[in-house]
Amino acid sequence: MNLIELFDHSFTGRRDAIALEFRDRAFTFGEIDARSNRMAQALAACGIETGDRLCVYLANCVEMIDLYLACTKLGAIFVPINILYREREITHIRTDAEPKLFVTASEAVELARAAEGLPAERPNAALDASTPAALVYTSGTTGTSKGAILTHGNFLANALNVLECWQISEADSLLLHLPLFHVHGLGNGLHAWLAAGLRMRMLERFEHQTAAATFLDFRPTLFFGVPTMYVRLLETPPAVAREIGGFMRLFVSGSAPLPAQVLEEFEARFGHRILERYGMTETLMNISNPYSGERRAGTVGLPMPGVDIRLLDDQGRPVADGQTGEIYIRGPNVFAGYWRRQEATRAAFVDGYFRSGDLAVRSADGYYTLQGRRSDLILCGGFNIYPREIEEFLLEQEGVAEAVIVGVPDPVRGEVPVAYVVTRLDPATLEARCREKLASFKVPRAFVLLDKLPRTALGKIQKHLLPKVV
Ligand code: MCA
Ligand code: AMP
Repeated sequence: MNLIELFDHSFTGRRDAIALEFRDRAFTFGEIDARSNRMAQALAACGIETGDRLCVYLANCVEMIDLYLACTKLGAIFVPINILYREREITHIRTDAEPKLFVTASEAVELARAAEGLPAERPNAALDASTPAALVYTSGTTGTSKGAILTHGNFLANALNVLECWQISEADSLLLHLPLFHVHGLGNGLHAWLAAGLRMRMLERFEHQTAAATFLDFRPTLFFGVPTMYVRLLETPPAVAREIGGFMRLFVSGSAPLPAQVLEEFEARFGHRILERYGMTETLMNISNPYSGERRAGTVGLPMPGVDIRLLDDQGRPVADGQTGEIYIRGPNVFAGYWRRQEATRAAFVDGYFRSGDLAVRSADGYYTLQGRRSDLILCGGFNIYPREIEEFLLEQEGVAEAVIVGVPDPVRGEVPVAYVVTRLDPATLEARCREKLASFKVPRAFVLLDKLPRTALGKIQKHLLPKVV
């Protein structure tokens, strides 16, 4: 089975129903199907064939959806790139993925124009569950950005699970502010939309100043968000929040920890208990609080159907309930490996289970609580930051002798990076250089200059001895 067979229930079965609202335009499922057929013809005319990669560097837009669906129909591999990435980060992905085509806003306009005159005929590609659909770059547990190969079968298993577990149907309407370049927006948002045949309003991005007004205007029943979005929504005036709560059916949170206090405050204000779940780029969704059962604050709930979870200690032995272990995952949702990195792929699997790098405990009744990660990953607004990447960049600057990055708690974004640097440069210069070369969320919130970094006798940096910044 492939994704198009799943989407045909909407493309064909709900041909005339409104599928998508974007800016002031609306599209039926039939139009979404036809647009992506034409886009597939335009890509084929550029020489794109099954297995070719197409890098896409776009903010959410209809053309991005056309391109994704065109790739799935052609059996080509969609490679989304975070729109906040700068040249250095983009070059790494471009070199690694070796795309036949690299699409930015200007190429998207040209391709859409070329597609206009082409027949809306679906390409005839041989697709099955093992056909790669997307290559999504993630830093995994090591810090080098690797492409996770996600197949038609992975997305399909995830979409069906999400529909089943969260009781999503064509009666829902989804408000999607999440970026399509991450699997939260792509794997859950876009796929749930097309699998269920529901109406979706997509926005270019989440803007907290206008978020409540957008809810009131569209009156959705379903919302997927990262914790930062929920923290922002707490600013909604009580009467407006109650009105939104009146037409909403389900709020889902993931990508970073949702503080229990935010869950409680949100419930008091909106009258809805947020459903928290746990996923990863390499595995899509793994563990979720139940829809109709107890949504337990601070936990991510129970394994999703067909997702086999093991909790193991450092020696690879199962841990008892109540003990911390590392999460290992097996199931049809788990990716096919890292793009052209056999060694990294081999290292990522143990006995057929994917090693997540996330630590958790399981309660006696089966609920999982995440307890951080084995690596130093910083989660800022749901975006991943690997300290090493910023440290390496700082160390490349002439005049920087030592640098270390740590994540510090932030009430809105969860965590933000702070730099401790031994250097003759001033903080403003360091910040300007980071801003020029790194995605904005990776730019350290503060640069603390030190004479030397605290180290152990063996030279390891003692992060806990660094002076605190507020
Ligand atoms: C943030 N910024 C953006 C965008 N998002 N710029 C352009 N397009 C965007 N989509 C920039 C802003 O320009 C600003 O930069 C900074 O980020 C903060 O913006 P602000 O308006 O203050 O935003 P906020 O209220 O703090 O909210 C940030 C956000 C964003 C909208 C929540 O962090 C976001 O979209 N997060 C979602 C990430 C995501 O989808 N993660 C899933 C990956 P400056 O600082 O220069 O002013 S994890 C995953 O996929 C797994 C499977 C999972 O489990 O889900
Ligand atoms: P990514 O590598 O971008 O796919 O991010 C996946 C990581 O986000 C996971 O390995 C977790 O560390 C984190 N994550 C996802 N969902 C949650 C959650 N509900 N609570 C805490 N962390 C989460």
